[in-house]
Amino acid sequence: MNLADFDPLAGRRVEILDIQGNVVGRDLRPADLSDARLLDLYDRMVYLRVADQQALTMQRAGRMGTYPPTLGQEAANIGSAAVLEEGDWLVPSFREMGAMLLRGVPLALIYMYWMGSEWGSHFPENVRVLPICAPVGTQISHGVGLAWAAKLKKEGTVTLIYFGDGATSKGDCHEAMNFAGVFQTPCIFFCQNNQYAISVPRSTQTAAATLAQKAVAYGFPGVMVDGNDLLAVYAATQAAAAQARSGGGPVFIEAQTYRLGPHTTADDPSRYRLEEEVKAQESDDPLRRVRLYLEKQGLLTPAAETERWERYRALVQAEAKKAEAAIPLNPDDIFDYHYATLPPYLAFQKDYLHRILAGRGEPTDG
Ligand SMILES: Cc1ncc(C[n+]2csc(CCOP(=O)(O)OP(=O)(O)O)c2C)c(N)n1
Repeated sequence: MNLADFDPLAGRRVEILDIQGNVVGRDLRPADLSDARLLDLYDRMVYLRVADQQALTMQRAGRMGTYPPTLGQEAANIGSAAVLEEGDWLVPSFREMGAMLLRGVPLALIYMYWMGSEWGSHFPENVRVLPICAPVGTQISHGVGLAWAAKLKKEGTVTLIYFGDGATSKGDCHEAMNFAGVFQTPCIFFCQNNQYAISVPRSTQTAAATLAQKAVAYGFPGVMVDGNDLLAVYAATQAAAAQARSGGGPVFIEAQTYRLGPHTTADDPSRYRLEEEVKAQESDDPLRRVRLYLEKQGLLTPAAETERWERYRALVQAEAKKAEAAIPLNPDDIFDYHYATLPPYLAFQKDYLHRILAGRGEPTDG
C-alpha cells in the first residue's frame, strides 16, 4: 500500500472491508494476512470484547475503581498492534487494552491497574509495552524518545504510539510530532479518533478538517483509515511500520472510529450525545464486519463461534480471579516506586495516610 495515495487533504481514506463484510479495497488487502492469521486476529477482537465486558461487570459490582471501555474500538486496537514485530515498542494511552494484550501484557495486570494496584504496571521484562498513561497525551513524547533511542542504537525497531482525538489538542502532541519530524524518528502516531474527548465532540476539538492533515505541518505523511475495519487498520499500520523501519521517518494514522460506551464508568454520555447517534453507530460493529467476512469465506462455523466466546469467557474469569487475589493493596505502593528518596511533601502524605489508617488522627506538623 502506498501511503502517498491517501493524502488527507484530498479526503481519501483507507478502506478494505465494508460494513457488511464485503471486500471493497481488494488491491489494498495485505498479502501476508492468511486465513489463519485473520482468524487469530478475530480471536483477539473477541478476547478484547469479553475482557471489556468483564471489566464493566466488575466495576458495576464495586470490584474495580473506574474503567474506560474499549467497546467499538476493537479493530483500531487489534489491527494496529498486530503489525508489530519482536523488539518493537508499544506506547498506550488508556483505551488500548486489546493492543496491550496482543503484545503480551497479562490481562490480570491490566485489571489490577484499574483496581488501583501499582503492580498492574509491572509487566514481564520481555514485554516492550509502556504502562497505561492517564494524563492525556503525555505518553506521546515518551514514545518519540523511545523511537529516537532506537534510531541512535540502530535497533531497526518501530514505536507505535496511541492517543485519542482530544490529545491532539495538547502541546505534548505537537512537540512530539515536531521532534519526530525533525529527527525522523521511527514511530507511528496512532490516533484513535473515537469522535469524543469525554463530552467534547471532534467538531469542536479543532478547526482542521481532519486530524491526519496535522502531520503535513511537521513534514511527514498523515493517513485516514476506517478505524472499524480491521483489514484497513492493519494495512495502513503495516505500511507506516515499513516506512519507519526502513529509515523513512514517522507516519500519523487517524483511525476514524466511534466510542460506543461511556468515556469511563464515571461518565454519563446521554448528557452530551443523542441516543439515536449511538444506535446508528451500533450497526457498524468492528467484530461483526470481520465475522461476516469470515462467514462469507466459509472460515467460520456457528459451532466454532460459540466455542470461541466460551473459551474467552473462561479465560477472562480466570484472569479476573488472579487480579482479585492480588488485592488488597499495600497503601505504601502509591508512594514507593516513583522516587528513590521521597520528597518531603510526599513523605508527609505517606505518614498522614499511615496515621489515618492506624486511627491515630492527623499529624500536627509538616
Ligand atoms: C492532562 C490531563 N487533562 C485532563 C484529563 C482528564 N481527561 C481524561 S480523558 C480526557 C479526554 C481524552 O480524550 P481523547 O484524547 O479523545 O481520548 P479518549 O478518552 O476519547 O480515548 C480528559 C480531558 C487528564 N486525564 N489529563
